[in-house]
Amino acid sequence: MRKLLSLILFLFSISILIYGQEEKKETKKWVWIEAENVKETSFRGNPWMKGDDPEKLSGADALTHLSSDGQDPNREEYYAIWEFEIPEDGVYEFWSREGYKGHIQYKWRIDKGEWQTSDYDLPYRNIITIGQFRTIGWVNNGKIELKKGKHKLEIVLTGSAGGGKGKDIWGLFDCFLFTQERFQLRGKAKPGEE
Ligand SMILES: [Ca+2]
Repeated sequence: MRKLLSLILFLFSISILIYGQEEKKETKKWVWIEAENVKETSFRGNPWMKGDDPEKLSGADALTHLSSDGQDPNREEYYAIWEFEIPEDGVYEFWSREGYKGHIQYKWRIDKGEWQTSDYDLPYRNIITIGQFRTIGWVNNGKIELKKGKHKLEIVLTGSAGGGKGKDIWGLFDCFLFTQERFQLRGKAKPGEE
């Protein structure tokens, strides 16, 4: 009986050890930002841009813009700023779930870093229809080195519909992901979610 008890105790302490190690491995290597949780923006929100079914959006909401001054050289600047926190120093891929590539172009930067362009012809993946004339999909905006701690993501709309030929300026952002790991695109599912 005593032998059995010490065996149980032994197995119990081993499992604590293994469990402890697994806990350590699970430091999150990614950050998910809901675009609707914007800190500051001059976007002119539009419910039509969000699509017909909120369930197709992460967090059932998005940040949108619609205006018809795309060919006006004196138009105001449409920008949005988000705050987020990076869990550890590293190189992160910047993914954006956004509307209708080919009709949306923007520039982005982190903190006061160099501006990068997210062009009309970047690959648009895992696309779903969210209403007539409207789709949403994932865009990989490339890699960026980030330090642990708080940062700001800034986006400025630079294009217009029809690859820059149209007068309408479209903006539709559902969520963003900064990740050090390979990301499996599955609609609004976060890394590790079914
Ligand atoms: Ca969202």
